[in-house]
Amino acid sequence: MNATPVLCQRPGCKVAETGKCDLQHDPVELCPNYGKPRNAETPSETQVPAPRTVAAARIASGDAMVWEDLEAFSRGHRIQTVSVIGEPKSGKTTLIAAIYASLCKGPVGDREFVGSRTLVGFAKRHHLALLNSERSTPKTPRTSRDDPTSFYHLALRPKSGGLVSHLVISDRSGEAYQAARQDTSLVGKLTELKLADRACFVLDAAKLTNPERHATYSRQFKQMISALNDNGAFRDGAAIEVIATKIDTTNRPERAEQSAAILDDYERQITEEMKASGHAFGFHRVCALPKSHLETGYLGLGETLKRWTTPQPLPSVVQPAVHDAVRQIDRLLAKW
Ligand SMILES: Nc1nc2c(ncn2[C@@H]2O[C@H](COP(=O)(O)OP(=O)(O)OP(=O)(O)O)[C@@H](O)[C@H]2O)c(=O)[nH]1
Ligand SMILES: [Mg+2]
Repeated sequence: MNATPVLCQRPGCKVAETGKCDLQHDPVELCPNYGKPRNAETPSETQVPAPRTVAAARIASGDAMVWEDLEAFSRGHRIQTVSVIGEPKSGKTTLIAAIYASLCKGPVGDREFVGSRTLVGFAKRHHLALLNSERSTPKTPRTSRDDPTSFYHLALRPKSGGLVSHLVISDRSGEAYQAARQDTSLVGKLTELKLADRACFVLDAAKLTNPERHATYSRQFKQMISALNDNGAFRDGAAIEVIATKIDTTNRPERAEQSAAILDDYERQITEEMKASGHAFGFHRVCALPKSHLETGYLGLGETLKRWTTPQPLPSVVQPAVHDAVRQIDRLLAKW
């Protein structure tokens, strides 16, 4: 049964039932009490205030972050970002998974694990690379071209103590980078690169040192760097590095010497060519999954983490000196 609606705030007024105002106002709408709820009374069903809606709090899933998550995360943390770039199957995701796996066992180089917003994401990528994941050989699933760029977070601290660095590593499908190399109008779509403090080009040492693939692969790799750099993919001041991965494949005794010479020569060439780029440049060697030559072991991960998390010097905010200044204070500053 519907309760009689309350039309007047005056206690006892029967206007709702009789249509007549207790204070003789005619029309009833002229009464100052008409149309207002009764304060002292329990609100009727129709007067129950709507429940306050509170914006839902987003609970981090622990999976890899996408762009929107990163935007929110970067508002609360001072982050250092590294974009891992390379052709399909060059070893980008495996490198990221290997860093996570090594940190699970303890400090890597002189960096120790403090926390991560993306532990689930790391674990998922690492899972299939594990020797005990019921595969005959370790294998990392391919990052699909349709997958959005994934961002992985690590909070790390030097073992000797010091400030925590928040490292964010981006991973994207090699097909997207390959497409941008072939059609440079796509470079602008690689938005994660503009954000990067460091661009890390992953060089597949197995392909580079393979006599049948060397010529094509070495040319394509350099093309990738210049296609991105010449088309303004990176911000000014970003560091660029090459990580030659799969070093285990170059250590097989029958080809070790020849492979080392190819790598050294390529390092020389590329370092020379990068001098004019205006970016700080480095060439490094890594083994992220020593499956071809177990004796190589995991290589270069500690140095990689150290480079990626070394605090960047703050930009100078010193005002340039004013020469022949009129004000005494400016003349003093010019002396300093
Ligand atoms: N022997 C050896 N194999 C490696 C190493 N790193 C990666 N691989 C293998 O190289 C293959 C490709 O590795 P991924 O990490 O999936 O390559 P990716 O660059 O992420 O590839 P996309 O996602 O397709 O762009 C996988 O089968 C890995 O097991 C390494 O250090 N040594
Ligand atoms: Mg991948």
